[in-house]
Amino acid sequence: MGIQIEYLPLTALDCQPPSWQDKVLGAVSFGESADDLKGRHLHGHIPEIYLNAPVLAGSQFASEALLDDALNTEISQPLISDKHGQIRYRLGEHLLFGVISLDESPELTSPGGANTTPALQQVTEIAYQQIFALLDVLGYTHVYRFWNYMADINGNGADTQAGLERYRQFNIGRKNVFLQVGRAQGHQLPAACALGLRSGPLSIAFLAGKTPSVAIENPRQVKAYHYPEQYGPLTPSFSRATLAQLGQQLCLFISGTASIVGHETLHAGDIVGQTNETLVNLEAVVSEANRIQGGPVFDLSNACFRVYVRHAGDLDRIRETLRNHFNRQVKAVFVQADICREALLIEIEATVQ
Ligand code: 3EB
Repeated sequence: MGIQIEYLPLTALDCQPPSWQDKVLGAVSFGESADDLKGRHLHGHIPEIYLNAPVLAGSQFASEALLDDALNTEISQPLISDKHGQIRYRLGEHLLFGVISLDESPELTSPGGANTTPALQQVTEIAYQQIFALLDVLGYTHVYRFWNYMADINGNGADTQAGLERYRQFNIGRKNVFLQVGRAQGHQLPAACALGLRSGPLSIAFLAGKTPSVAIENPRQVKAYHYPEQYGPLTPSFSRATLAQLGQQLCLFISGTASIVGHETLHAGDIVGQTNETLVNLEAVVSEANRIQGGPVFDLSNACFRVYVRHAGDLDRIRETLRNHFNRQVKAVFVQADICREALLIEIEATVQ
């Protein structure tokens, strides 16, 4: 078994046949306006997050659905959906997909109080505590992938005494919990991404399983959890990729990848330069996974990509750069989102199997 990723226009989610619904672990949906998205619902039992991020190519709205392939081939238990606290999740024999969205309610920060832990840090801690508690209870203790979305990721936190960039506030909350639950060591860290949206709650999606995955790093980049302090007081908790054995199928979940070499941002202001550097980094992660696996298992040109673009106007040059690199059409969805460093114009994540 493995995992299957499908890109669909949002409206198509509702009209898939029951046999399709039976296989869906969950979905991440992107659209222009969160309000427009609220009107529709994937069948209530399937976890889905709606992200206020315009889709730049293809239909106006898009969903990325994760399907559990086991159900194509084997006789197996039906997927089970449930809730736990604010988490909605769905699980099969090997995989669990879950989502949680938490508002940064103003009550969390006591104005003028001595304890001015930023609301974003607090909701990040609440979300991650809930997620790990659930996974421990259910026995899906190994997280392969986190997707993190928040409003105003590059905002300077001027509303808090800390005055820290919001991505850095998020990193503090995330790492605090990873430390609390004993998951902060490099080989334990999952693949991840962290993106900024125009508005909306902190929204986290995650994919976990019962068997450990192998954390992969990129020899061209400093490990994110070893970034120097100039990028924030607590480092980001993620590895560059995770290599997971899903039944018979090997799967590589590659983190959001950007134009960073060592720990520095390269090609500021140059979208073609950043896209090419990102591709070199993605290829380096795939090579590293193949080296560890002991053979050419993974080929980046077979991947499913999600491309986050800071400036919609860069789309054509990005697509052309991808075409030049792969010499063929690749499976990708392009969405507008803010990247976690101000100078980064693009971030690309990929799933390869
Ligand atoms: C980077 O390489 C770019 O904080 O979860 C990529 C993937 C990035 C994941 C995260 C951040 C995260 O540092 C940013």
